[in-house]
Amino acid sequence: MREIWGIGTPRSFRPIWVCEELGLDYQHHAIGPRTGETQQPEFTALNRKQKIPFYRDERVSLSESVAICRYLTHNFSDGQVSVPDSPEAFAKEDEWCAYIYGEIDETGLYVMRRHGDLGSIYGESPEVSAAAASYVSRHFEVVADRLADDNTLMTSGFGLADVLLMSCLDWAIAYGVALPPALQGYYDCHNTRPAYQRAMKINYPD
Ligand SMILES: N[C@@H](CCC(=O)N[C@@H](CS)C(=O)NCC(=O)O)C(=O)O
Repeated sequence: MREIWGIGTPRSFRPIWVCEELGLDYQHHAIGPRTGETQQPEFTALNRKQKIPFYRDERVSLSESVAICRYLTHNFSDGQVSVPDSPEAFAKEDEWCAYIYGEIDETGLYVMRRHGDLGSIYGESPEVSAAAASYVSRHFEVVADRLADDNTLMTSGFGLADVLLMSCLDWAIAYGVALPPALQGYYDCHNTRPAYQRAMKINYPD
């Protein structure tokens, strides 16, 4: 039995998309952020961090969207997504994942969320939000350079790093951050994937 907790955020979208992409069965517990559901004792016993997404199967329990997606792609891909096949390729994939998660998600988009949507909790700050948006744009240019002549981050094909990037592009679009042309082309290419579209409907039912 494979179970995923979480709905409604770019982070919860990632493991849902990966399961859909890999054709894996899973039970989805549609608990949302800021609903109090992550604070319930039953969920806290599963994930002390009280955060979504959370994942469990008979072998492992995992929080952290990147760790969950890496576990799924690296263990259950049967060719549907590209998986690194050498220490150098693992390192290259890690490099992209750390960059996208560290700079674009946490330092950029999530800072915009904290001081925009979640301003009542973390402090409203249009200045901080605007600075974070331009930080995201700066790093989008770096990624766009990589994607100028290629449609996947890894030369071996679509994989974990692309799932992370696409989820950040969805998020950036929702927040009104413009995509450079190469990134817009990349986005338009991968958002037609049937698994992506199924995952969008599951994660954002409204
Ligand atoms: N680093 C974590 C971040 C998880 C996270 O911050 N989740 C938020 C929603 S995006 C959450 O669960 N917040 C607490 C709550 O909603 O109660 C990951 O990538 O999975």
